[in-house]
Amino acid sequence: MLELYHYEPYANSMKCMVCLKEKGIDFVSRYVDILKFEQHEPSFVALNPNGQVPILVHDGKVIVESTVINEYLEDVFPQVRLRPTDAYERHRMRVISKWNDEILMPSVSMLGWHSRFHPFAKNIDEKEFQQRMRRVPLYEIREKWETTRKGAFTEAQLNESRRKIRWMIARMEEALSDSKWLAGPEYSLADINTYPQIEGVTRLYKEFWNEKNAARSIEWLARMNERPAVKAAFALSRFSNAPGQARDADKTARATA
Ligand SMILES: N[C@@H](CCC(=O)N[C@@H](CS)C(=O)NCC(=O)O)C(=O)O
Repeated sequence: MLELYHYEPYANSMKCMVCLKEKGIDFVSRYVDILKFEQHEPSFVALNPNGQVPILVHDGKVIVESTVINEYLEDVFPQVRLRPTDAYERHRMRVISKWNDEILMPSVSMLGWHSRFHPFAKNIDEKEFQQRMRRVPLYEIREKWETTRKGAFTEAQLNESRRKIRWMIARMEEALSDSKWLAGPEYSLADINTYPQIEGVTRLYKEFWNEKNAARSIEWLARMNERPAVKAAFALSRFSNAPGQARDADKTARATA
């Protein structure tokens, strides 16, 4: 049996949701509500000591880290191939996924926590918030929640995140200058792993997302949004989230305000 523990169809959860849908693999969806801090519940931390989604549980074995989960799915279910056979293109797929994990994802995440999660986190009662923080396993994630609650990401930090997003989009524009997909002529895990963060850029860094800076990336995103696997992943949203729309934090913030 395959179980995917995930949150809404964006960020790291979305990478694995799209991969499973592309491969047409049946899986049990285990929704972990980040805004109820379910990722820090002891029962979930017993599965992933980092207290983060997504994770995959395959016949009782726990597979962690979204990019690694997708490679695992490719190894175990190769029928729908998402990894290039050519060694150079395979290297491209891995390099782009690495840039995504190390550069793009943390940058988009900071902008999202600052603008979307801050209104939610600031409304939590202080005592409840401190209780919740005591259960966060990773020091840096506790810090991130506390900074988010205070609205204390500095303009310098936010600008540095925007610089890194611009850097990544420049790499994408280069990659897409001679092929339709990021790692070469074939659709691959490079596209899947990058998609959720770029979808986030359209909402969180709107002023940069235009024809002048990102013409090829805009066309690539339109191709991604049309994929049945992407649509099927969005259909799992509890908030009718869709490309360009992430309503979960807004709705939860209003409910707790
Ligand atoms: N490197 C991990 C990062 C996972 C991650 O950052 N998960 C976020 C959601 S996208 C999370 O669980 N955040 C809630 C929290 O840390 O409290 C991966 O790629 O799977």
